[in-house]
Amino acid sequence: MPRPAARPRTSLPELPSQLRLYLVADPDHTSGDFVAMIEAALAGGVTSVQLRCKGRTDREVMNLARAIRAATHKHGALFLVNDRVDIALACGADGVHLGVDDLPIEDARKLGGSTFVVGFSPETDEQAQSARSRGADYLGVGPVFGTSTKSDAGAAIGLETISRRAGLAGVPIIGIGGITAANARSVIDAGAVGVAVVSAISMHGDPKRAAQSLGRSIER
Ligand code: TZP
Ligand code: MG
Repeated sequence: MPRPAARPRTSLPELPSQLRLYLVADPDHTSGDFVAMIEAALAGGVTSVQLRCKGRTDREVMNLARAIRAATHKHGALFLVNDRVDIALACGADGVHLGVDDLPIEDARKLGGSTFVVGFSPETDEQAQSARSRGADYLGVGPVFGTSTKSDAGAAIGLETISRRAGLAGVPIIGIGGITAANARSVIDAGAVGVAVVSAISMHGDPKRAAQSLGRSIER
């Protein structure tokens, strides 16, 4: 079957700045109230939120997605749903984030249309290179550093792989995995437009301050 042509990336000129400080919000890796944590992170300057919610009922995920859609609208932040194009579309999210075992990029693009943001996590250089022509808008690349948040994340790929995949991709990339305020700037310097974090914000006692500190670090 022929693949749909890649749409022009100029239709998303603001995407790199929206990806600058990206919270992957996972209720299983959050201390305290989940939606309150996200609200605080947004108040602290988070520019994108991805809902990553495994092992819950569809109804539970949908209720969380609706709450996060409202919060991200209030703060002008991008909202993406991990894995689930159906839930992303139903709650009015801006897009979806897919891995190599999820719905193929081409199908998400077909379902979401040209304005739907499709993010993708490549596991190889080849996947990073082909993602743009398949219809991806940005890539999440990692784990940059060691992380205990995702059990199957694999070994750290390091900053050199960030640089190489940023060069190959032709779309903005964000780094993920083990990123803190202490090392975030190095990920940007390596070629990423932004950083994605779970625990540095959601397991921090003060998510607003954690987001502010990450923000200062990447603007340094
Ligand atoms: N994908 C690659 S590493 C990772 C995901 C979802 C987890 C990142 O979590 P943390 O706590 O920011 O290291
Ligand atoms: Mg996935």
